[in-house]
Amino acid sequence: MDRDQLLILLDQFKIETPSWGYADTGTRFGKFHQPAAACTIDQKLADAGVVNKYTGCCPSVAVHVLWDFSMGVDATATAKVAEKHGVRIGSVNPTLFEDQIYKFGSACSPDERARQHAGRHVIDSIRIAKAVGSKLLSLWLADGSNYPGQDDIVTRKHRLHGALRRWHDAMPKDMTMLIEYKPFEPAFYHTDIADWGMAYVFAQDAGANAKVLVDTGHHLQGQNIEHLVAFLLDEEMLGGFHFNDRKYADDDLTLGSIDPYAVFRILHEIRNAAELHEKDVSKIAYMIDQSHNLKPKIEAMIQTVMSAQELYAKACLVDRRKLADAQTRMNIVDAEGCLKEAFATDVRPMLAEWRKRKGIEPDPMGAYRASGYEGRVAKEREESRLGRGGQV
Ligand code: RM4
Ligand code: MN
Ligand code: MN
Repeated sequence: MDRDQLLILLDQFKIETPSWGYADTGTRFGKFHQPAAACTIDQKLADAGVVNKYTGCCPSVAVHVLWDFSMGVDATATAKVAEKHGVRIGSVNPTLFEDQIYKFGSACSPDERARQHAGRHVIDSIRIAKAVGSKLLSLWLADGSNYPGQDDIVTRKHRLHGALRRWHDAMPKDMTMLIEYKPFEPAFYHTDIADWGMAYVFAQDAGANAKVLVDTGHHLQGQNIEHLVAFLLDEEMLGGFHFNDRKYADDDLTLGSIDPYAVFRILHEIRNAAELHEKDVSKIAYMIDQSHNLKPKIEAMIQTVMSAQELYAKACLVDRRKLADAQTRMNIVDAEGCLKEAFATDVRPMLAEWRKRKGIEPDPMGAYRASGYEGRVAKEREESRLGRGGQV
């Protein structure tokens, strides 16, 4: 692949950052507060704008409806705030958990009131998505059960089919529904959408605009993620990603911090789909879903985006002609060597050039640090938290 081709592919590789990645987060054992963490949606959008400014490839921000929009607030006003910060609202994530009514689930709950509550919330979320000009409705359900026999698995499946069909029909024709899965947590016996196969079946049944969302942290140990990605791509059912890394469970660590080669292999399958199998990969939504409990929020996001770009560039560099030839010759060592060769390439100088061509600083982290943004907002945000009687 020549340099110009690679630079074009990088231009097309956009990564969405999540509003919740800029706010204080923690584990069930507590939260460590950061003075610069964003509290309001305006602050989250300002921070996302900063990440976009220094990386040049994060023009949209995912929102979680109940965390980011208050009842009665005009969503179009939020879209304007985003615009002011040089970003736009991307995927809209209904918040189908946390509320007391969801003790036994949302769309799958045996409690009809919970199901109706969930339904109203999703319809509201679609309304918000329309108001902010978003084309993505991204669903993650915390539904499941904690004990064998707690509820009938198949009855719950049927409830979910019905809900997803109704929600799909309530979307405008140009909106895509992304269906995310997770094998466990918060449910510890069964999760109603436990894996990509179930998400695929639900998406297929919901309607033509429903696709599968692969959160890289939502698998049991040992899952071959690049295999399921290749499979979904061939079926034209891959809607997008929630990028993060993990070692044990849904750790929400920064992408590539534990196993960068795994991310590379996923991105390699995407380039294979595009280049060998003539699949349209332009609509894949690349989104970050991470929780930076200890790292400074904006630095963690910039680091993630830079890793994603590096791994994507390496995946683009795989010599697919050579690879096909090695496969034809059934030479495993040469075939694997094509992947290793690309993975070992230092793409950082080329990414610096890409940034220079876009008129941004070649070193996003250094430029962000030099700007003094974190110190400035830490001061402002601490003062406003104190003013409200909150914890610093
Ligand atoms: C979940 C899941 C969802 C995200 C929430 C915040 O574990 O990954 O995508 O909406 O966390
Ligand atoms: Mn996720
Ligand atoms: Mn998760």
